[in-house]
Amino acid sequence: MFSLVRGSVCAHLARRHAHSIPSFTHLNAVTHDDLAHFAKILPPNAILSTLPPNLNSADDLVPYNVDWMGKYHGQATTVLRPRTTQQVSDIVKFCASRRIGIVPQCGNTGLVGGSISLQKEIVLSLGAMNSVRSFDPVSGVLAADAGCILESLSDYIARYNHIMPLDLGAKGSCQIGGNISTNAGGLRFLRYGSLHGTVLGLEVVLPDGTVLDQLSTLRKDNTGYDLKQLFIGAEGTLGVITGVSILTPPAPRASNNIFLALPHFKNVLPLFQTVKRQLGEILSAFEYIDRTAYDMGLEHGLGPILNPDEVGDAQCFVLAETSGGNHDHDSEKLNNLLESLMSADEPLIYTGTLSQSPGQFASLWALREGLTECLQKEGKPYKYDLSVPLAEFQNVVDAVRARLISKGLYGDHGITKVMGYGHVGDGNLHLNAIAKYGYRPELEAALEPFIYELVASHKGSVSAEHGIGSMKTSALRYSKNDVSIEWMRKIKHVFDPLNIMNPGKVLPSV
Ligand code: FAD
Ligand code: 2HG
Ligand code: ZN
Repeated sequence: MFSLVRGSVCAHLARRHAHSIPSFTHLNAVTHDDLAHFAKILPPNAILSTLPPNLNSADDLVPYNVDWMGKYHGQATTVLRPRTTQQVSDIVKFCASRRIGIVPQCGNTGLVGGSISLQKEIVLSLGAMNSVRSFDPVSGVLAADAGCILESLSDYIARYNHIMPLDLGAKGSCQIGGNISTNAGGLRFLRYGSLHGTVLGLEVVLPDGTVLDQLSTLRKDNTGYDLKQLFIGAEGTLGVITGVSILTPPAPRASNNIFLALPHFKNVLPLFQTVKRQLGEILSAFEYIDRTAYDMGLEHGLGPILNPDEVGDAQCFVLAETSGGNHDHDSEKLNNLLESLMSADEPLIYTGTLSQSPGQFASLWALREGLTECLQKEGKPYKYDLSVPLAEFQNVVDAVRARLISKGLYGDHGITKVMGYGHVGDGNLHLNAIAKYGYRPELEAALEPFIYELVASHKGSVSAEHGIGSMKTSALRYSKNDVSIEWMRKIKHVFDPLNIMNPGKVLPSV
């Protein structure tokens, strides 16, 4: 079920906003005549609809109407799969004239319900726009259609010894347009930073159908407002991204990783400092996994990575990666690090392992990257993607578990596991609570807004990297003040006065 926007917040916002955005009631459902018009823009195989004359079954639309977690179930009757920017523009122009809502969708791996229709919007799937437009091996600038799968782009540029500046567990399905629309973070953020820095240009179809061509490949361009930044992380609420240009770094000559078991959470911060000091510029990732998540990974066959006797009662684990120019030099640094950690008077770690082969390197990463899929096998996960001070990671997880216990909701009948993992190096905690027998309102009520209030008390963010989608519209106010939300509304109104572009996402409805 979708999270409902809380009434009190809506009423409060409604009173204050001159730039109120029309609600769903202003939007029209797709009709037979609309389908006839779409058929003038797209070939028959690019239109899926449960309406006549297409009469696809609801099952045909499941891949577009149900999200990756199986948490959000959309109502779209019609999915359009354009191949060109011109087709996208024609569709959007028509939808604006008819006031039909549009949900832009790429890989549909988003974790906050942003890519699923809430009512009668069409799904505009970019997956058939999947060509590389150009790659310059000298500058490393890649231009591509929005529907290119992240992993395919990585494979494409690998032959030129370049890598994508972002990497995520969903790389085999997510698409670059979706990555940019969510401002995805992922596993390389520590080294290559945010997409706000690496995206050089975008081609966007605006909500009236105009094509905004800002597909620049320039590294430097200070000619006024940088409009493309608005679409990075806008989650499809301001326009449809159809093309991207992105700076890709040269592939590191050597990559290595280590996996460490720590007796206590309190050792994570001193360890991070030590690792940064000793590895310096070659440190490229510093990931955290708590004991519950580690054990879950092992139960699902993602290990063993460390000797169980040496792991003992370790409370948490760290995976650190190096990416550098000289394999021997980097290995020596990592070996020295491991030795100094193990031989310290008061060791910060119980044990650790350094990958010795590409296979081992991959299996250390597999444990960290595979956790999201393991959660799906355990039940239905409530996911919270938080920025909080590093020192609070464990406290936040413990507080949530304690709350569930105090409410009598911890156990087989409710939440079976609460765990934390994530990108310590970026201050990003992924808190997951598994509902073994499915999502239930009383479980959500115990978790929210409790978690958001906790995050706000630490001046954190309710969304570090996954976005707001439909899940967190009512939680936005915990991380953005009224003035900020008011200006977000004004921007939305300027671009999309009819509110056809991904309605009900990001901003709380009024
Ligand atoms: P979708 O899910 O299709 O869409 C996401 C949002 O963007 C929606 O609001 C949609 O309307 C909008 N959108 C999509 N395409 C366009 C477009 N062309 N124009 C305008 N708006 C558009 N996220 C991270 O940040 N870091 C991680 O490490 C990470 N790991 C993950 C691991 C797994 C196993 C899974 C399932 C997900 C993970 N995610 C992660 C979440 C998700 O993969 C990312 O948010 C990803 O960027 C979404 O891309 P997508 O192509 O699937 O977008
Ligand atoms: C990750 O870092 C992803 O693995 C997914 O962002 C996080 O499963 C999650 O909650
Ligand atoms: Zn993540």
